[in-house]
This record gives sequence, C-alpha cells and structure tokens, in this order.
Amino acid sequence: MPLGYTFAMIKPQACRKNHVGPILAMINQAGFRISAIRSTKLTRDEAEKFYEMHRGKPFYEGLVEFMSSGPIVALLLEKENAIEDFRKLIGNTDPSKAEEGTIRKMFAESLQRNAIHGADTPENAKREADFFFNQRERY
Ligand code: FUP
Repeated sequence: MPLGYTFAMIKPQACRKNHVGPILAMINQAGFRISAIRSTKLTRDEAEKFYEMHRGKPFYEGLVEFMSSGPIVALLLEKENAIEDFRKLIGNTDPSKAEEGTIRKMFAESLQRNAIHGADTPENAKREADFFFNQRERY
C-alpha cells in the first residue's frame, strides 16, 4: 500500500494545558511520520474558512470562537492508511464516547474542546494541508 497522508491539528485547549508533547509522542508511537509541523494562532477569518463546511450549523459560532482562542499545532502526517488509522487513534468526536487509550479519551474536555482534529477524507486532508503548508515546509 502506498504511503498516505493526513492532516491533523492539536486544538487550543490541548496546547494551553501542555498536552502537545504527550500527543505528539502518541502520534509517533502509532507509526506516523511528521512531514510538516507548525504552531500558529488562527484568526477568526481563518477559523471560519477552515470550518467552512460547518457554516450554518448550531455549533459553528462556538467552534470558530474556540479554534481562534489560542495557539494550535498544525501537522501533516505520513503513514500507510493514514486517514483511517489516525481517526482510530483520536477516537470519537465526543470524548465520552471515545475508546480507552484514544487521544480524545485521554486529553479532550468535551465534544467542543476535543483536543485534536483529524481529516476525514483524502480531499479534506489535501485542502487542510494546503491551508497551512507550502511545498517547502513539507519533508
Ligand atoms: P470530527 O471529524 O471528529 O473532528 O468532527 P466533526 O467534523 O463532526 O466536527 C468538527 C468539530 O466541530 C468537532 F471537532 C467539534 C465541533 N462540534 C461541536 O462542537 N458540536 C457538535 O455537535 C459537532 C461538532
């Protein structure tokens, strides 16, 4: 199977609580290679664009507010079957439903403050990676 890529983002609450190191260690231990990484803070406009597909949903405003409330860590990750395996590693969107040992079970506070994002399709992984990284930032 060819190597695949996924895009991930450690969310503001997890950064604020110093969970970046432990989360990166879990990602590496699960066999992902970090192809690109950057810590940055999203503007409101950028958070709105990133979550464009959720515009109009009841949680959209809160999501944009939260995602632009502090620094995040953006990640481009390489592994066979990257998208599916990463979604398994992070667990259910709602941490109360996430399996033991998943990143969200361990580090998320709630459905909204759920520690980490993982792309759900190859198209979204590409769109999200292009949102953060140019070619020279990918190794
Ligand atoms: P996921 O793919 O697991 O990141 O989840 P979704 O794309 O469905 O949702 C994106 C983000 O919106 C979640 F990470 C948290 C937020 N959200 C809510 O705050 N409330 C909801 O009911 C659903 C999602």
